[in-house]
Amino acid sequence: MASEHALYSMQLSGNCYKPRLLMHQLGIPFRLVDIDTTKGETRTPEYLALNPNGRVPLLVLPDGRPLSESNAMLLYLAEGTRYLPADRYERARVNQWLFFEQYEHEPTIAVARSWISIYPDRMARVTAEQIAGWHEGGNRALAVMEKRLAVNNWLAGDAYSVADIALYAYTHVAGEGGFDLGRYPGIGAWIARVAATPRYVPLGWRP
Ligand SMILES: N[C@@H](CCC(=O)N[C@@H](CS)C(=O)NCC(=O)O)C(=O)O
Repeated sequence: MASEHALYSMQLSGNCYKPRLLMHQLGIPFRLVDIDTTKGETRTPEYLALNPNGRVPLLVLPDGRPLSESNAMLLYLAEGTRYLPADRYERARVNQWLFFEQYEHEPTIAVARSWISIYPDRMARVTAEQIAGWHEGGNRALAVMEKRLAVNNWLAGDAYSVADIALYAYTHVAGEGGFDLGRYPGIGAWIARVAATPRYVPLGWRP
């Protein structure tokens, strides 16, 4: 049996960065398994047996049990730590931001970044209407965050939590998707606060 966690991950992915950042901040040692999604490495029978959805990140626990969905990993890893409140309502407020991230934020901001900066060769297949739609939806999500962060230091409650990690992952690189973060001073100050948290590591960091 392995003695540490294994994270199947793609280095440029914000979703994969979320558990990398949290595990480092918590001092959890882990092995990184680089996955190249462009080479079909998430579609092999072995990979699909661990994650039937065929996506990264995938976390394999030291006892071999798999866990997919980046925000589920954040909740699992943060259980019992200062990054996830024990109080029922405070915890629900963290979840509120995690669900918001997956439904309102990631599908527009991460997708725009991916097409515009990560795989620019695919841009020929994208219409101007699609790009405008990502920018409209992404700016709407950023405006919701700005409303909160203009008057609060953190997204949920009064402390840094996995809600901040989940939203930070793609927000701090939103410029790569054509978003102008200069329009959101509250978000800009929060990005600097997240980057100043103990044991913070940037997106490109590897264990
Ligand atoms: N909801 C999932 C999204 C995961 C996801 O979209 N992963 C992308 C990389 S960011 C991926 O695996 N793309 C390659 C593929 O679909 O084959 C999560 O939060 O973990």
